[in-house]
Amino acid sequence: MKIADAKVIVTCPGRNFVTLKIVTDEGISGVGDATLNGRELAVAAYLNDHVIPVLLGRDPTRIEDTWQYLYRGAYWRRGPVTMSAIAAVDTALWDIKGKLAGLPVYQLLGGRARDGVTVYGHANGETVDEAMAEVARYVELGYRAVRVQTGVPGLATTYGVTRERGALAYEPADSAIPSESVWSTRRYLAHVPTVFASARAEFGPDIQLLHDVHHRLTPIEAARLGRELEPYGLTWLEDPVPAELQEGFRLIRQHTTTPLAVGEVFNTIWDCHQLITEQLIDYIRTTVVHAGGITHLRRIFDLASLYHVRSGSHGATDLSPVCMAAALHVDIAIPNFGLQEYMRHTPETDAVFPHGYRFADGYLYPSDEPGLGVDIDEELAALYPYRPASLPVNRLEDGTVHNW
Ligand code: EZ4
Ligand code: CO
Repeated sequence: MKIADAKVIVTCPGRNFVTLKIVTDEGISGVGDATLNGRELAVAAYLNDHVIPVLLGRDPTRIEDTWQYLYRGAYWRRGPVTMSAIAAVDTALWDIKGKLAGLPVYQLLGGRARDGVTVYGHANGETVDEAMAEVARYVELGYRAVRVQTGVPGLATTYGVTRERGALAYEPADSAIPSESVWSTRRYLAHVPTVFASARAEFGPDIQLLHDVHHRLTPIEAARLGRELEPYGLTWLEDPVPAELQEGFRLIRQHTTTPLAVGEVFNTIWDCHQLITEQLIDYIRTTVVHAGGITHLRRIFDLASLYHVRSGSHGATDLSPVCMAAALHVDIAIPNFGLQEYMRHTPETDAVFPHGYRFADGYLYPSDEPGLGVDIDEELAALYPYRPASLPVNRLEDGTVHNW
């Protein structure tokens, strides 16, 4: 069997998505998500110029060999563009293998290790009251876990807070040339504990609560926040500091028992091996699309399983339904699953990517169709041309560029 065709489909049903579709000489097709928010066309070019030419004619059943060929064979290893491109190929080949076997991909990964995949929603509001109303909405929908983000008094805009109220989809990539926001750690640290005091008082001890710091703090600031949030029993504090310096997490760890989650921007196991082996984190947030596909993500989660670290994959709206479908096959099969982020896509996006996964009672369930159980409607996709959109840039009040 050979790969007869491969193409990159860029579509913007409300936001941009890059999808790789691989077709075999027997007419079996597979899809992989290659979306890298704000850098979509870089991955599309990488696939078109450097990957597709070497895929044609290859045996689609050789998933590991293809992964190694694209990773080692490039000479230039790692990086978000390369790893998202490799992820797309890997995901599409797992889809094809499942269809060949007549089995959903989770069966090829060892079968179900649990009944359903617990997901968390993203409740947000400019004020604490608005955010609490959103938490209530998620509870009503059946969610067992909710991440809570609010505006910070004195700051005009805050990451994680939607401008468009009532939409469950939060989308920060809002203009072709990045918009700019202003940040104050002092104002933020004074405010966040009050949010979780309200949430626990209103929703009680059962609901799992989470919070995303979005890389804004230093380790000692994060340590203070973790300690102040301890009374509210968070499931995790997310991305407290940027994580290029993995040893920085030691300092946070020394001071707080609030569980830590990090890794939505990681692209290989080398971004987190110290975090995992030194047990500096509790959840690893790597994803199928940004961390080298099912093959590499499973390698990361297997390492994590040795060190009491559980999975907590990113699942914002910039990860397409193809990524979500693939993530659920991994989540249901691994021993050390923790939690899966689930930000709902818009109806336009769901229509472009018909899928068989479903939500019920706070759980997502992967499709039982052979392969991943997700596809792309190419005719519909073609109706939504690419629109440039970037993530914001963030500055301190004195104008210093900070982490967004
Ligand atoms: O800002 O996915 O946990 N979720 C997040 C996201 C990220 C976007 C970046 O593309 O932090 O909302
Ligand atoms: Co995050």
